[in-house]
Amino acid sequence: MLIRTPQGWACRPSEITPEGVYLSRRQFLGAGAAGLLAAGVPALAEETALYDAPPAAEAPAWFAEKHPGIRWAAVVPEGEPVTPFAAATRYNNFYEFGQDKGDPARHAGALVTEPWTVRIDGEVGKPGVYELAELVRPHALEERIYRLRCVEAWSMVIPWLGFSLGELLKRAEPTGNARYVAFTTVMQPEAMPALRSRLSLIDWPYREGLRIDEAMHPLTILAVGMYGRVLPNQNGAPLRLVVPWKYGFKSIKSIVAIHLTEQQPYTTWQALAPREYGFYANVNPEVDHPRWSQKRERRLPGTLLRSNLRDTLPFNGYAEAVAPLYAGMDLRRFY
Ligand SMILES: Nc1nc2c(c(=O)[nH]1)N[C@H]1C(S)=C(S)[C@@H](COP(=O)(O)O)O[C@H]1N2
Ligand SMILES: [Mo]
Repeated sequence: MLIRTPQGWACRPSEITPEGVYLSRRQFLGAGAAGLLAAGVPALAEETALYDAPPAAEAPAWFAEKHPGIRWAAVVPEGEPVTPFAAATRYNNFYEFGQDKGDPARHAGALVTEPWTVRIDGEVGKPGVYELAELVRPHALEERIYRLRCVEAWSMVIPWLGFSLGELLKRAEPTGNARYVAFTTVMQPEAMPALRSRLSLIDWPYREGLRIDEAMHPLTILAVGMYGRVLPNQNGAPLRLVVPWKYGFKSIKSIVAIHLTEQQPYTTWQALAPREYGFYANVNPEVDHPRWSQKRERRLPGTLLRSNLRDTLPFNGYAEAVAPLYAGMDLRRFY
């Protein structure tokens, strides 16, 4: 983002998931998850093994309870292996913990994620403050394998565990004035070095927003896990947004407040550099960032010899599902 152009992603051989892991994953999807579950495949162990991801040390009870109920709704993006867990959890943007891609993995262990409450208010009939387990309980957790495309021109493929944001918003009963949804990240200065720094350019807390129809869209989820386990702190524990057709910065982490509003909300990156980061931030290879092209992306992890460049797709490959939301809009103006 602001900060500097990304360096080559150096990857140790041990971080590359063996091909067999991808194969078994594909076979698993091919066989049909329902059948396998019915056949009594031990859900947690199997799913975790498929991704080469370590089980969460201390998954909260509510998560463990929900986990066996997962519907394997995902489709692996064609020909695209899931990113190794090690890459997805050691190369992160979470500026509260620092600007280096390794800072979140280094420092986010200090984040306190239990207890956790989320406030839902503004233009809703039923505002409230929910304890996390209470917030998630009515929803079926689902796996979604989505591309994540960062505005810095790298991307990953991540298996999220989450539920529909739209379903949650419906429970709060949006009023006729609810035109946008604003999200806010937690502030824990004890754990987050950038919140204690006088040099930080960001006006904390980190904030993001969506138009109400984007928020209600079935592709938009709130994630509580990834790779068959609870979210690692550096990826936005315990609750983060995932909007797969938008640049990664829209997918706000560690959410504590959801506010429905009539006015387009303040968002962190738009406030910092409005010419570079728009409110919409739809992935668009035709609209360059003022300082670099958005036509291509590096699929992580690459190696020094193999940078893994590929074409960026309009709406990150989800155009069929979401382009109608923007019919008639000038996407160069509303970038
Ligand atoms: N609170 C908060 N959320 C955030 C960020 C951040 O700095 N703070 N970075 C964003 C950016 S720029 C990206 S690309 C994604 C990265 O998500 P990941 O680390 O899980 O891959 O998180 C987004 N959510
Ligand atoms: Mo990003």
